[in-house]
Amino acid sequence: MTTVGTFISFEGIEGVGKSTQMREAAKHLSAAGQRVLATREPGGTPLAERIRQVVLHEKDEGLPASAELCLMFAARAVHVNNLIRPALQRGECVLCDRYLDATFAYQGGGRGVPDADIQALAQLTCGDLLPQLTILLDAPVEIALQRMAERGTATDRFEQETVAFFERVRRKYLSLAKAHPQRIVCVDASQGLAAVAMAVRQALQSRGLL
Ligand code: Z5A
Repeated sequence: MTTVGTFISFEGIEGVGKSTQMREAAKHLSAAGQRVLATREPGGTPLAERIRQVVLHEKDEGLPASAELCLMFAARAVHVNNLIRPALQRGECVLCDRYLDATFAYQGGGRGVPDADIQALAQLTCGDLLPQLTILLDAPVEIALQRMAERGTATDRFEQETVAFFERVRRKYLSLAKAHPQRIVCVDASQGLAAVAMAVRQALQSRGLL
Protein backbone atom coordinates (compact mmCIF):
# COMPACT_ATOMS: atom_id res chain seq x y z
CA MET A 1 0.00 0.00 0.00
CA THR A 2 1.46 3.40 -0.96
CA THR A 3 1.49 5.96 1.83
CA VAL A 4 1.44 9.65 0.99
CA GLY A 5 1.64 11.25 4.43
CA THR A 6 4.60 11.60 6.78
CA PHE A 7 5.19 9.33 9.75
CA ILE A 8 7.38 10.61 12.61
CA SER A 9 7.98 8.84 15.92
CA PHE A 10 9.37 10.15 19.21
CA GLU A 11 11.35 7.75 21.35
CA GLY A 12 13.43 7.58 24.51
CA ILE A 13 13.31 6.35 28.07
CA GLU A 14 10.51 7.68 30.24
CA GLY A 15 10.78 11.28 31.36
CA VAL A 16 13.14 12.45 28.60
CA GLY A 17 10.47 14.83 27.30
CA LYS A 18 8.84 12.98 24.39
CA SER A 19 5.32 14.25 25.06
CA THR A 20 6.54 17.81 25.62
CA GLN A 21 8.63 17.90 22.45
CA MET A 22 5.96 16.17 20.37
CA ARG A 23 3.46 18.88 21.33
CA GLU A 24 5.97 21.56 20.26
CA ALA A 25 6.67 19.79 16.96
CA ALA A 26 2.92 19.45 16.30
CA LYS A 27 2.51 23.23 16.72
CA HIS A 28 5.33 23.99 14.28
CA LEU A 29 4.16 21.46 11.71
CA SER A 30 0.56 22.71 11.89
CA ALA A 31 1.77 26.30 11.51
CA ALA A 32 3.70 25.16 8.43
CA GLY A 33 0.43 23.92 6.92
CA GLN A 34 0.64 20.19 7.67
CA ARG A 35 -2.44 18.31 8.82
CA VAL A 36 -1.10 16.74 12.02
CA LEU A 37 -2.38 13.67 13.83
CA ALA A 38 -0.77 13.23 17.25
CA THR A 39 -1.06 9.77 18.74
CA ARG A 40 0.74 7.38 21.09
CA GLU A 41 1.66 3.77 21.77
CA PRO A 42 0.54 1.61 23.30
CA GLY A 43 -2.84 3.15 22.53
CA GLY A 44 -4.14 5.70 20.06
CA THR A 45 -7.59 4.15 19.38
CA PRO A 46 -10.29 3.17 21.90
CA LEU A 47 -9.47 -0.54 21.62
CA ALA A 48 -5.70 -0.02 21.70
CA GLU A 49 -6.14 2.23 24.78
CA ARG A 50 -7.98 -0.65 26.52
CA ILE A 51 -5.01 -2.91 25.75
CA ARG A 52 -2.74 -0.15 27.14
CA GLN A 53 -4.59 -0.27 30.44
CA VAL A 54 -3.91 -3.99 30.74
CA VAL A 55 -0.26 -3.92 29.73
CA LEU A 56 0.66 -0.90 31.88
CA HIS A 57 -1.52 -1.51 34.91
CA GLU A 58 -2.16 -5.26 35.37
CA LYS A 59 -1.55 -5.97 39.07
CA ASP A 60 -3.49 -9.09 39.96
CA GLU A 61 -1.48 -11.60 37.94
CA GLY A 62 2.09 -11.73 36.71
CA LEU A 63 2.51 -10.65 33.08
CA PRO A 64 5.27 -12.75 31.44
CA ALA A 65 7.56 -10.92 29.00
CA SER A 66 6.04 -12.93 26.14
CA ALA A 67 2.51 -11.76 27.05
CA GLU A 68 3.70 -8.15 27.43
CA LEU A 69 5.28 -8.40 23.97
CA CYS A 70 2.11 -9.82 22.39
CA LEU A 71 -0.06 -7.14 24.02
CA MET A 72 2.23 -4.37 22.69
CA PHE A 73 1.84 -5.82 19.20
CA ALA A 74 -1.91 -6.40 19.57
CA ALA A 75 -2.30 -2.69 20.41
CA ARG A 76 0.02 -1.76 17.54
CA ALA A 77 -1.84 -3.88 14.98
CA VAL A 78 -5.10 -2.12 15.89
CA HIS A 79 -3.43 1.31 15.92
CA VAL A 80 -1.66 0.85 12.58
CA ASN A 81 -4.68 -0.56 10.77
CA ASN A 82 -7.40 1.64 12.24
CA LEU A 83 -5.64 4.97 12.67
CA ILE A 84 -2.09 5.36 11.34
CA ARG A 85 -2.40 3.87 7.83
CA PRO A 86 -5.71 5.63 7.07
CA ALA A 87 -4.23 8.98 8.22
CA LEU A 88 -1.14 8.46 6.07
CA GLN A 89 -3.37 7.57 3.13
CA ARG A 90 -5.16 10.90 3.62
CA GLY A 91 -1.79 12.65 3.42
CA GLU A 92 -1.59 13.60 7.08
CA CYS A 93 1.52 14.00 9.19
CA VAL A 94 1.34 11.37 11.93
CA LEU A 95 3.34 12.08 15.10
CA CYS A 96 3.56 9.04 17.32
CA ASP A 97 4.77 9.03 20.94
CA ARG A 98 6.66 5.70 20.72
CA TYR A 99 6.43 3.03 18.02
CA LEU A 100 8.38 -0.12 17.07
CA ASP A 101 11.77 1.03 18.40
CA ALA A 102 10.20 1.08 21.88
CA THR A 103 9.54 -2.66 21.58
CA PHE A 104 13.15 -3.38 20.60
CA ALA A 105 14.33 -1.15 23.47
CA TYR A 106 11.95 -2.24 26.27
CA GLN A 107 10.98 -5.83 25.46
CA GLY A 108 14.30 -6.51 23.69
CA GLY A 109 16.89 -4.49 25.64
CA GLY A 110 14.92 -4.34 28.88
CA ARG A 111 13.36 -7.80 29.10
CA GLY A 112 15.75 -9.80 26.92
CA VAL A 113 13.35 -10.86 24.14
CA PRO A 114 15.43 -11.76 21.03
CA ASP A 115 15.35 -9.20 18.20
CA ALA A 116 14.33 -11.93 15.72
CA ASP A 117 11.12 -12.64 17.66
CA ILE A 118 10.27 -8.92 17.75
CA GLN A 119 11.02 -8.58 14.04
CA ALA A 120 8.73 -11.52 13.19
CA LEU A 121 5.80 -9.97 15.07
CA ALA A 122 6.54 -6.56 13.54
CA GLN A 123 6.32 -8.06 10.05
CA LEU A 124 3.05 -9.79 10.91
CA THR A 125 1.36 -6.76 12.49
CA CYS A 126 2.69 -3.70 10.66
CA GLY A 127 4.39 -5.08 7.55
CA ASP A 128 6.97 -2.63 6.30
CA LEU A 129 5.51 0.46 8.00
CA LEU A 130 8.35 2.41 9.60
CA PRO A 131 8.56 6.12 10.41
CA GLN A 132 10.40 8.27 7.85
CA LEU A 133 11.93 10.06 10.83
CA THR A 134 12.43 9.01 14.44
CA ILE A 135 13.52 11.56 17.03
CA LEU A 136 15.37 9.75 19.81
CA LEU A 137 15.51 11.95 22.89
CA ASP A 138 18.47 10.73 24.88
CA ALA A 139 19.46 11.64 28.44
CA PRO A 140 21.16 9.85 31.34
CA VAL A 141 18.72 7.66 33.26
CA GLU A 142 19.10 9.65 36.48
CA ILE A 143 18.04 12.89 34.75
CA ALA A 144 14.97 11.28 33.18
CA LEU A 145 13.93 9.62 36.45
CA GLN A 146 14.42 12.89 38.32
CA ARG A 147 12.07 14.66 35.89
CA MET A 148 9.44 11.95 36.38
CA ALA A 149 9.78 12.23 40.15
CA GLU A 150 9.30 16.01 39.95
CA ARG A 151 6.26 15.58 37.68
CA GLY A 152 4.84 13.19 40.30
CA THR A 153 2.39 11.15 38.18
CA ALA A 154 0.91 7.79 39.15
CA THR A 155 3.20 4.81 38.59
CA ASP A 156 2.65 2.07 36.02
CA ARG A 157 4.40 -1.32 35.70
CA PHE A 158 7.35 0.20 33.81
CA GLU A 159 7.82 3.14 36.13
CA GLN A 160 8.49 0.67 38.96
CA GLU A 161 11.45 -0.84 37.08
CA THR A 162 15.05 -0.58 38.29
CA VAL A 163 17.71 1.87 37.13
CA ALA A 164 19.55 -1.13 35.58
CA PHE A 165 16.46 -1.89 33.45
CA PHE A 166 16.34 1.69 32.12
CA GLU A 167 20.10 1.60 31.46
CA ARG A 168 19.57 -1.47 29.24
CA VAL A 169 16.66 0.23 27.48
CA ARG A 170 18.77 3.36 26.86
CA ARG A 171 21.70 1.29 25.52
CA LYS A 172 19.38 -0.50 23.11
CA TYR A 173 17.93 2.79 21.86
CA LEU A 174 21.46 4.11 21.25
CA SER A 175 22.41 0.94 19.36
CA LEU A 176 19.28 1.30 17.20
CA ALA A 177 20.28 4.91 16.41
CA LYS A 178 23.74 3.71 15.39
CA ALA A 179 22.26 0.98 13.18
CA HIS A 180 19.73 3.29 11.46
CA PRO A 181 21.40 6.70 11.11
CA GLN A 182 19.24 7.71 8.12
CA ARG A 183 16.00 7.32 10.05
CA ILE A 184 16.89 7.97 13.70
CA VAL A 185 18.10 11.40 14.81
CA CYS A 186 19.50 11.38 18.34
CA VAL A 187 18.93 14.59 20.32
CA ASP A 188 20.63 15.42 23.63
CA ALA A 189 17.58 15.69 25.88
CA SER A 190 19.58 16.56 28.99
CA GLN A 191 19.63 20.18 27.75
CA GLY A 192 16.98 22.73 28.71
CA LEU A 193 13.55 22.65 27.06
CA ALA A 194 14.31 25.41 24.54
CA ALA A 195 17.60 23.85 23.38
CA VAL A 196 15.96 20.43 22.93
CA ALA A 197 13.06 22.01 21.03
CA MET A 198 15.54 23.79 18.74
CA ALA A 199 17.36 20.49 17.98
CA VAL A 200 14.04 18.79 17.19
CA ARG A 201 13.08 21.69 14.95
CA GLN A 202 16.38 21.41 13.10
CA ALA A 203 15.77 17.69 12.54
CA LEU A 204 12.36 18.50 11.02
CA GLN A 205 13.87 21.27 8.88
CA SER A 206 16.65 18.98 7.64
CA ARG A 207 13.93 16.67 6.24
CA GLY A 208 12.14 19.55 4.54
CA LEU A 209 9.15 19.26 6.88
CA LEU A 210 9.32 22.87 8.10
N1 Z5A B 1 6.31 0.48 26.04
C1 Z5A B 1 6.96 -0.73 25.84
O1 Z5A B 1 7.47 -1.33 26.78
N2 Z5A B 1 6.99 -1.25 24.58
C2 Z5A B 1 6.43 -0.64 23.52
O2 Z5A B 1 6.49 -1.16 22.40
C3 Z5A B 1 5.79 0.63 23.75
C4 Z5A B 1 5.75 1.15 25.01
C5 Z5A B 1 5.15 1.34 22.60
C6 Z5A B 1 4.22 3.83 28.33
O3 Z5A B 1 4.90 4.84 27.73
C7 Z5A B 1 5.13 2.66 28.61
O4 Z5A B 1 5.00 1.66 27.59
C8 Z5A B 1 6.57 3.06 28.61
C9 Z5A B 1 7.29 2.01 27.77
C10 Z5A B 1 6.24 1.01 27.43
N3 Z5A B 1 6.97 3.05 29.94
N4 Z5A B 1 8.03 3.46 30.37
N5 Z5A B 1 8.92 3.77 30.85
P1 Z5A B 1 4.46 6.35 27.79
O5 Z5A B 1 5.10 6.92 26.58
O6 Z5A B 1 3.03 6.52 27.96
O7 Z5A B 1 5.09 6.84 29.17
P2 Z5A B 1 6.50 7.41 29.40
O8 Z5A B 1 7.55 6.96 28.54
O9 Z5A B 1 6.70 7.10 30.81
O10 Z5A B 1 6.34 8.91 28.95
P3 Z5A B 1 6.04 10.13 29.79
O11 Z5A B 1 5.79 9.81 31.20
O12 Z5A B 1 4.94 10.87 29.15
O13 Z5A B 1 7.43 10.89 29.66
P4 Z5A B 1 7.95 11.83 28.46
O14 Z5A B 1 6.88 12.00 27.47
O15 Z5A B 1 9.24 11.36 27.94
O16 Z5A B 1 8.26 13.16 29.22
P5 Z5A B 1 7.35 14.48 29.39
O17 Z5A B 1 6.01 14.13 29.97
O18 Z5A B 1 7.39 15.28 28.16
O19 Z5A B 1 8.25 15.22 30.46
C11 Z5A B 1 8.40 14.69 31.76
C12 Z5A B 1 8.63 15.87 32.74
O20 Z5A B 1 9.91 16.45 32.48
C13 Z5A B 1 7.61 17.00 32.60
O21 Z5A B 1 7.36 17.53 33.85
C14 Z5A B 1 8.33 18.02 31.70
O22 Z5A B 1 7.90 19.33 31.91
C15 Z5A B 1 9.77 17.83 32.13
N6 Z5A B 1 10.73 18.08 31.05
C16 Z5A B 1 10.65 17.62 29.78
N7 Z5A B 1 11.73 18.03 29.07
C17 Z5A B 1 12.50 18.75 29.93
C18 Z5A B 1 13.76 19.43 29.78
N8 Z5A B 1 14.44 19.45 28.61
N9 Z5A B 1 14.28 20.04 30.85
C19 Z5A B 1 13.62 20.02 32.05
N10 Z5A B 1 12.42 19.41 32.25
C20 Z5A B 1 11.89 18.78 31.20
